[in-house]
Amino acid sequence: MNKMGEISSKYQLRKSIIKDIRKELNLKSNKSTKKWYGSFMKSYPTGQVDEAEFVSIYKKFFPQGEVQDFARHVFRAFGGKEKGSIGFKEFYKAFVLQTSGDLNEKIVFAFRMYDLDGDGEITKDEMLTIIQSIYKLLGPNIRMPSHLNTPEKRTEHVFNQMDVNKVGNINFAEFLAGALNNSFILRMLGGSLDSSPTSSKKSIN
Ligand SMILES: [Ca+2]
Ligand SMILES: [Ca+2]
Repeated sequence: MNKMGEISSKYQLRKSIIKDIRKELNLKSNKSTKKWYGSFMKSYPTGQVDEAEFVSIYKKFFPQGEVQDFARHVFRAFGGKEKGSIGFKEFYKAFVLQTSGDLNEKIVFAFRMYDLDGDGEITKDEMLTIIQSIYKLLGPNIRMPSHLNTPEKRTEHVFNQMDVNKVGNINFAEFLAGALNNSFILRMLGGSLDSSPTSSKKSIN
């Protein structure tokens, strides 16, 4: 391919990726997507990031928390574990979903994150693993009521609330209904993670 052809096919690719993302995430404007795409491709010219790269990007967004575990779960939920890397589209979705984005879509994504083995149900152990990573991410300076101040207590509380049919796991319908009724889960979906937790004295109930 000659130089002009290369440039124009790159341009076409970029255009179609951005169009896809806009459609999928229901974004009103292209502007920030274009900006993100530009700097992503500059830093990662292959168009892909592996787990270590993904984690290090996350660290820049949450400099004060312990983000490693949480970032790894996000990476997995976007299919990175299977393929070894994720492309710009998944990468961007991961960040957009954390800050804005449609609540239903966030819940679908969160379910994928909690369902570690991908069997369509969340066990208590799976939930505990994710909640542990969230507590690490939030850091020790978040005030919580004493009956919810450890990952174990929180998991017990959220799990029992969501497991309506009491068979010891949570299916998607239970998760969906439960998430909408649980302020902790909703907050985690609602963009509370987009600022560094120690910079403000937040409390989480
Ligand atoms: Ca599972
Ligand atoms: Ca259940």
